Parts: sequence; structure tokens; C-alpha cells
Amino acid sequence: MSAVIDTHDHEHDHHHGPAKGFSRWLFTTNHKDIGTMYLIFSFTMFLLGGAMAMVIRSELFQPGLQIVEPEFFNQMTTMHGLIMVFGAVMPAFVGLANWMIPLMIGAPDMALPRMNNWSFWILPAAFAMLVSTLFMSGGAPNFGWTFYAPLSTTYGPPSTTFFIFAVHMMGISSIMGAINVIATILNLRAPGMTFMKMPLFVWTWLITAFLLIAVMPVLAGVVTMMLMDIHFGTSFFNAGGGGDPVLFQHVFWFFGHPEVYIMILPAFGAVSEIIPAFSRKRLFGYASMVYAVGAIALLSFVVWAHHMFTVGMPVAGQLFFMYCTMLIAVPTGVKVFNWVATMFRGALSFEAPMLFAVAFVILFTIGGFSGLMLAIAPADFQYHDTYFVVAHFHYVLVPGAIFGIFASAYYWLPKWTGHMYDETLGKTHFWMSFIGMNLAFFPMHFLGLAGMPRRIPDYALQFADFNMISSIGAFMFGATQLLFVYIVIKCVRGGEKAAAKPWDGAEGLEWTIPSPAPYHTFATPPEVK
Ligand code: HEM
Ligand SMILES: [Cu+2]
Repeated sequence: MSAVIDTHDHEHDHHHGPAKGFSRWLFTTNHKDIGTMYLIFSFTMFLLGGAMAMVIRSELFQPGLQIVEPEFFNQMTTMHGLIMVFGAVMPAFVGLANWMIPLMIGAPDMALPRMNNWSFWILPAAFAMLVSTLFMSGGAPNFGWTFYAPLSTTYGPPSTTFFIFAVHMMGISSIMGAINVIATILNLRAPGMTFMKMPLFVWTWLITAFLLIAVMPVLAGVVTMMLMDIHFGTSFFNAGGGGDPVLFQHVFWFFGHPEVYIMILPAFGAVSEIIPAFSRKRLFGYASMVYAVGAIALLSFVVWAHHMFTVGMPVAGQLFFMYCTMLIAVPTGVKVFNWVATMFRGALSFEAPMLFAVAFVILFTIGGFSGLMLAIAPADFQYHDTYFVVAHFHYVLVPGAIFGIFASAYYWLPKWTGHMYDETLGKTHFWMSFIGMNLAFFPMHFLGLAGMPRRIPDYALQFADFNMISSIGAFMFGATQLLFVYIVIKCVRGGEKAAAKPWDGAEGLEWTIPSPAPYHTFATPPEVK
């Protein structure tokens, strides 16, 4: 570790910067380089997954089959879901963690820098393999991102085996990343940085890392059982051999539900940094925020079967999962209350990070409400596998996870690049995303309530109008993301110089170092009072 935690004395003013060329990126152990690579990778995946969403929405623009074969449509929904979840959202948060956790706790780097390099470089390999299944005979996985058996075992395409291998690799990457986050936060905090002084982004990531370590092995387990069923003659999920397909759903969702919190808790943390900064007030209810995140994380382990009310569960089971799910609204309500109370009577200003953060609070709450509706077991029999579900989870994922990531990116871009981004363009990006996203996903609630099934390339005539509106919104949302690419490139290449602390209301150690953050920071730990 001495290569990273630089202990030699600095009398000779020996500051080594990054190595030159490609090897800098291939061999780097620097948390800032690795954070940057994660962020670029995740945005690339966001564009790829987004392109697939555009294919889906083009086909659904009108009833009837116009653009793609139904079989290819299924591959598009599956790959879109997998790429967005595992390729876009999760790596984006790991990228933010890499960049910001050491800066926020006053550490010189992540605790395990070589493993950090490895966690990142596994991902391009895993996703290259996953995407290559599109070109294999039999096509890519076509069974939905939830890959329910026996669709994914008995009836899966030959490429399923590559999909399984890719999932194993993503899991290894996530577990190593999580170990690194935990080791860093537990061991490398600056003197005086007690747990209850840690920024909320650090807290939410600490809890997220424990969730990852708890459930990624379960995901690895379920794909391994699939592998055994496909190639080694077992019958875990094959009723014909004495197995049970419902077992698949239990194991999958024991991973899957905590996974949705893995995709949202770091966004909670980021928003809890940004709202106080642009309200010029301290966060309301810091301690209750920490406990609420802890409570949400614990509850996330006992609600998984709310995804499976229709498989034929005993009524007692349905009631248990229904009430536990509803209980999550309590700590979530605490958080929403605290964000609003932070803004109350604050000196608010609405730069791009704040716009995304406020939209996060409002729209995520809409997603939370439709989640409560889905949690009502008897009602879920109506909504299950309809577009209502698609509307629900896109309200928590797009204005939740994705807006949380954009808010963070705008908030910290000055620290990363040393330049201010173009505020007018940032605001344009926000409003186009906001309008596009609502146009795309709000009508899906009505489509679902009216009975339109999900994962279907064609639909009955009465759904035509809302689908057209939805597709127009989706194209608008998609196109706007190219503007973000331009904004970031422009910001990297120049623009108004950013001060060490460009946001007057911001607090935290990351603002005590210059902008752009030097290659090595906090070689001597700061004192936290
Ligand atoms: C441009 C923005 C997006 C659009 C227009 C979009 C659109 C869609 C559509 C039309 C479907 C298929 C619904 C169906 O036929 O059942 C879908 C599925 C899905 N989307 Fe998105 N989406 C977007 C962004 C995202 C993001 C950011 C995420 C995750 C973070 C995400 C996660 C998913 C998942 C998990 C599925 C389910 C796939 C499956 O059914 O197996 N989407 N999306
Ligand atoms: Cu769930």
C-alpha cells in the first residue's frame, strides 16, 4: 500500500502526477482515475441501454408490428433492463463513491487500491461478453431482466451461459467494490471524523456496501443453479425433475429487492448533500436520516415476495409481505420530510444540481406512492405484469437513481474538472429531462390500469394514444442526454474557473482542497473538529 499512501517526507517537493498514456488508465490505483473510468463506463452503458429503450419505444409508437421482430423485441427489453441496472446505475454510484468518499472523509485514497483497479476492469469484459450475445446464434437473452426459470433454463437461448458468466463477473466486481468502500470508511477516516459526523453520502454508501455483500452472492447462487440445471442435469427449477420454478423467484427476489435499494440509497445520500448546500442551511434531522437509511436497508430483506403475490402464496404470507412493504413508507417518509424541512425557510437557489435534487424528491415520491399501491396484495393481482409496474419502477429509477446521479455530477463537476459547467445548458438538460421523463412514464400508469401487459411488442387499439405520447416523451428524454455529453466535454475543456468551494452553501472536506482536485489529496490527514 505504500505505493498509494505516500509516507516519504515532502521536503524535496516531490509530487508525482499521473503516468502518461494508456497505461495510466490500465494500471492506475488512483481513486480519482478509477472514479472517472467508472463514470465514463456507466454513461456509455446508459447511452447503449437508452438506445435499446428507443428501439422499444419506436416499436410501441403505434399498434401493430412495424420495426422489429417480436423475438428481437424481447431481447431489447431484457438487455435494456440488464444494462441499465448493472451497467449504468450501479457503476455510476461506484464511480461517485471512488471519487468522493476519500475526499469526504479526508483519506488519501481507497483502502484497497489494487483491488479497486481490478473491480473496474472486470466490468468492460463482463459487458462486452453480455452485449456480444446479441450476435450469437439464437440471439441474446430474451427472458426479461428478472430471467425467470424455466424461461431462462429449459427454454433459454444458447447464449444464456454467457449471460450467466457475465453476471458472475459483475457480482465479483460489485463485491470487491463494496469491500473496498467498507474498508475505506471504517479505517481511513481523518482524525475527528466520527461516524455521526460523516457526510450522508458516505453513510448511505456504507449501508449500500453491506447490502451488496449480503445479496450479490445470492444472485451468484441463483445463476449458478441455472447453470447446473442447463448443463449438469440438476432440476432446481424444473418441475419435471422434482424442482420448483417458484423457488427461482424466491431466490431471485431475495437478491432483487435489496438491489433496488442499492440503486437508490446512494442517491438519497447525494441529495442529502445537495439540498442543504442550495438551501444554505444544515440538513434537518441528520441522525434520523442515518437511522432511516438503516431501517430501510433492514426492511429490504423481508419484503421480497411482494414481487410474487400472484404465484399462489398462503394468505398469511401475502399479509406479511404486504405489511412489511408498507412499513418501508415510514422511514422513507422521514427522509422526504427532512428534505422538505431542510428547504423550509432556506435561502434557496436553483442551479442544476438543486433542480435535479428537488425533482428527485417530488418524482421519487410519486414512484413511492405507486409502490404502495402495488404493495396491496389484492390490488396487485390487477396491476401485476402490466405497464403500471413499468411506470412505477421507472419513476423510482429515472428521477430517482438517474436524477440523483445527474445532481451529483453537476454538483461535483467543478471539483473534478476545475471549471464551472454551462449553467444555461445544465438547466436546459434538466427541463428537457424532466418534461421528457414525465411524458414518457406518466401515461404508462393509465396504460397499466387499463390492462396493457408489459414485455409485449404489439397492443390493442385502445392503448394507441397514450403509447404515442409515451414514445414522444421517451425520444425527448433520450435526445437530451446527448446534450449532457456536450455539457461535460465543454466543462472539461474550459469555462469559468471553479473556486475551491464554488457553492457558497456547501460543506465538507471535499471543498477544502483546490479545484480541480489534485491527483493526490490528503496525504496528511486533515483535522476534523
Ligand atoms: C430513456 C429512458 C428510458 C426509457 C424510455 C425506458 C423505457 C422502457 C421500456 C419501454 C421498457 C419495456 C417495458 C416492457 O415492454 O415491459 C423498459 C423496461 C425496463 N427498464 Fe427502462 N427505460 C428508460 C430508462 C431506464 C433506466 C434508467 C432504468 C434503470 C435504471 C431502466 C430499467 C428498466 C428495467 C429494469 C426494465 C424491465 C426490463 C424487463 O422487463 O425485463 N429503464 N424500459
Ligand atoms: Cu421489491
